[in-house]
Amino acid sequence: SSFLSGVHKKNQVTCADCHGKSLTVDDSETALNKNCKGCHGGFADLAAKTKEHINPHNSHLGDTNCTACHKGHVASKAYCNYCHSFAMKIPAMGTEKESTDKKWVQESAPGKKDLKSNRVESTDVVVIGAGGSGYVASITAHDAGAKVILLEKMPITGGNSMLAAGGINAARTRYQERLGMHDDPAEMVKETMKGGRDKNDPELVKVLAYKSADAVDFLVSLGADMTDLVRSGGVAVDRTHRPVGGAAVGPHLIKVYRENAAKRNIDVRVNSEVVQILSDGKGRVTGVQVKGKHSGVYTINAKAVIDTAGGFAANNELVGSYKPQFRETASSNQPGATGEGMFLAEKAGAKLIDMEQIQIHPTMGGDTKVLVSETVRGSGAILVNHAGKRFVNELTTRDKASAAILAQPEKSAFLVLGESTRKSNVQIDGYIALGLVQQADSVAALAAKMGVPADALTATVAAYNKAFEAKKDPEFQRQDIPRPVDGPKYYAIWVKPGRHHTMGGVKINTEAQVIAKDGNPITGFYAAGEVTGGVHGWNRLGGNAITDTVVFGRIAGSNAASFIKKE
Ligand code: MEZ
Repeated sequence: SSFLSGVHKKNQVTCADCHGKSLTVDDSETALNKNCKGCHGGFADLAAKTKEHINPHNSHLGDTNCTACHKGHVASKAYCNYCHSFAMKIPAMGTEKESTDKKWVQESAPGKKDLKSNRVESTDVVVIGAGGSGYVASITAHDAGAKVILLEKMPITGGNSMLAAGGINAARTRYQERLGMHDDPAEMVKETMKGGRDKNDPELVKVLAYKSADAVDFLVSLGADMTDLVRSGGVAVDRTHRPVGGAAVGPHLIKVYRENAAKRNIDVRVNSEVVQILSDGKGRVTGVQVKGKHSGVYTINAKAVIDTAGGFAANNELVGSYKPQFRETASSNQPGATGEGMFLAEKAGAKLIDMEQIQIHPTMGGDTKVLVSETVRGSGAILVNHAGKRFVNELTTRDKASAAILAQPEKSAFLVLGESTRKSNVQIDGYIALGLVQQADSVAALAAKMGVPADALTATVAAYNKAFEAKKDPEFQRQDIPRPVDGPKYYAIWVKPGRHHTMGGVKINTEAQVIAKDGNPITGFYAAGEVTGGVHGWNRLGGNAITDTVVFGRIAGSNAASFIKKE
């Protein structure tokens, strides 16, 4: 066979060398991955050997499961190919069809009909979804004394948080104060409500804002770096915190979360899809039923359940059912963002709200699934249309910026930036590596590459640079002009709006308790992050998603742990 099992056999590797003496594989796949790394080396060793393309062993997905790409008994698949189309050569790759198959979940688990549990386990708290909120809730509940199982249906952890490019919004932090910036949680409340078109739950927004500085301190206590500040759309101060040099926040945080979960021996299981949230029929949840790729269907009895299963912006059908016009737009989300966590909660009695509120991010890279971060505009880029002219305040809210791009005849635009902006934001080098960026030695030469009129683009850049000097943008009233569009090199990225965030979901209260259709909290049931609705209203501000995951993840974890102690 060409599959890895065959290749291994040919090289006299025995089944037990990979699977251990018992030949069992659990859904954490820890032992299996340990054995892969034992023979082949860790990610750093492998990265040194696999440089022929964008390096899969040194990517923004971090130190993931080997088995996410390398499969023993079926054709291997490049996980990266869900979003990218790298000509990735991996051992026992299989056909192109197999390698680009979008159905990553549950390849060998039994069909949905067979839902009889083959065994029962017990724990204090079970957490559904190992993205940012899932990790934060698990770490918090564990540190408050609870025994936690964290379940992830995908072959790797990280969720959409793993892809977060921007940062975490937080008001009145020590980092802002260190730079002499004045910020106020009350302003964060006002701007979040205004950005959400006043459809947010104001009590949830107050919690978000007033606990945001603590959230940053919590991340730093786990080992994260949140020292760099940038401006996001719809905000009047630099409130978005991220790692030094403007590095993407998500991969950094997920690395920190993975390390902290491992240090605590938290039981993290991948390829483990929750198929039912169990309840006692009297208004309290009692656990979950899980379908494990290797372990089949089983039950976990839990004193508390935390739903952190994320949103559904990767689900074409579901998005299309709420907003037919968005069905065919690209999504910036990870492939597992398909919304099951909301409907599992609804079946367990939860109320769903604002489901039709789907955010379109203004700047996805051309025809790709790569999000070009809002921080590129925050760092100094301008938006220019195919006539070479600015047409919107680049730092307006996402709904308005997306609408302005979609109002252009081509329904697309360009980000244009200079050398100082590129240098300030390390993510731009990543877009260059991905082939998304045009470069030239003059604005006129850049215009030629973009296919826009050179005189118009030259005039646009000159006018913008004048606005930078005057610190005033008479044309579009952009409030923050941190850098000019300067040489020696000039850059352009073709961008189109794409689906990014689903604002609706499970209704919660300020204690992160899930609210039932009758308006009462469901006993023992908590939720946090994109699976919930109400925090962001009808339009989320850039940088508020990570705040949501940390603030409400902590509340859910801590309240679930206190609840089980009272039981
Ligand atoms: O919060 C976000 O979604 C965000 C900041 C995204 C981005 O453009 O980087």
